[in-house]
Amino acid sequence: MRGVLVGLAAFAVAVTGCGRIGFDDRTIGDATGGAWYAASQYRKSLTIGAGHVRGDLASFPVAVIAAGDAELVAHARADGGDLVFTASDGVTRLPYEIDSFAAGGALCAWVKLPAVAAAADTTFYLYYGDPNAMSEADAATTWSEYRAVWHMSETPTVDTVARDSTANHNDGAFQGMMMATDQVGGLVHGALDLDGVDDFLAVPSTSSLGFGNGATDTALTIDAWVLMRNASAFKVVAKGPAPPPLEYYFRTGDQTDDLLLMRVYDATGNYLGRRYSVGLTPLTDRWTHLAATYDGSGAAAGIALYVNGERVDDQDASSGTYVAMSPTASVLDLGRYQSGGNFTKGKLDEIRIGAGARSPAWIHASYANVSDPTFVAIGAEERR
Ligand SMILES: [Ca+2]
Repeated sequence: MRGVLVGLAAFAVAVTGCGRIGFDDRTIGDATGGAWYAASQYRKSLTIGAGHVRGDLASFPVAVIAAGDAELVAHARADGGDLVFTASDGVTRLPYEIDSFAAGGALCAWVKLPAVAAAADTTFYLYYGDPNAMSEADAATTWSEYRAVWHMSETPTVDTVARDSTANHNDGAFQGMMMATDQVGGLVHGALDLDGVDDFLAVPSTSSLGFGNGATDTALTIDAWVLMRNASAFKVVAKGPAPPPLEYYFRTGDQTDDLLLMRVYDATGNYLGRRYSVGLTPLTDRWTHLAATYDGSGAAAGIALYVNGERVDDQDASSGTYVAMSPTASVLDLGRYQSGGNFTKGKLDEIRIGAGARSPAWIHASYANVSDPTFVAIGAEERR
């Protein structure tokens, strides 16, 4: 597949929403035989080259992002209801979510791959071209390892909430009189642009976003694509009231600085934290991937922070004799920490909270998948 990767580069399209990866549409070949999915008339192979992945991954949700594609326009249904993803055998359907399929063939989809190998290429398929297909998209199964996934594709005043794609329905209500114009082009389809004055999203209290019972913690991972207009006190996620005790937050700024920080709190206000002592201001106004993991061990060493796929935390930021997080019955905020005037200025896209502390290889792959147009190589169209 290396040859295809090189060839694709010449077809790359500038970033606009879904439009990053150029399809290689120079060759329309007939299938060479083998298994074929249902009544679909066309397919394209999708390949993650081994060189893109630092360690084996299980149940990895990969973004398939394609620019306008004439073959999809010509042969897939306009509503995208016949788009189906399968494993390398060509027939085993994989769980997938279509975030968007726009006129002109721009596609943003998420596919849960059972395994991505570090030592060998991972191949799967996109099928289309079945006029009678019933959509088999299944967001809940695609994101079953997650507690919440916000694609930020919704429009304030038009849609009622920023929808969570998991089965938990942890939808975020728009706050601060957000306007339709706050729905903007993101890195993966749409994003939300917060004004730094009063905009944020409020997710109702739920046990699905809690990771402690007062005695012990369970592990979690938070990751997000952000475009910071102000890297000081840029809130990604905060659960719990202010002042503490709260449950956890992931943000820049102990107060108003630009240092990345994750903390987990117990019921009496003791906390564990890790911080990155180099300010993020140089990353202002560019899309940046931020991630935090906590292994549930009750020790600060169990927290790790990542910027653009690389681990960066270099200081403990803890206080007191921490026990464990306790449920607070508080909302979870995206883009705000619950103290006055503490609002995020910039864009939020693809925020996810999951159970379990993901590996460094997983975090890096999550970053590379979206930032590197060659991460998923899209093959030529094959005809049944
Ligand atoms: Ca998005």
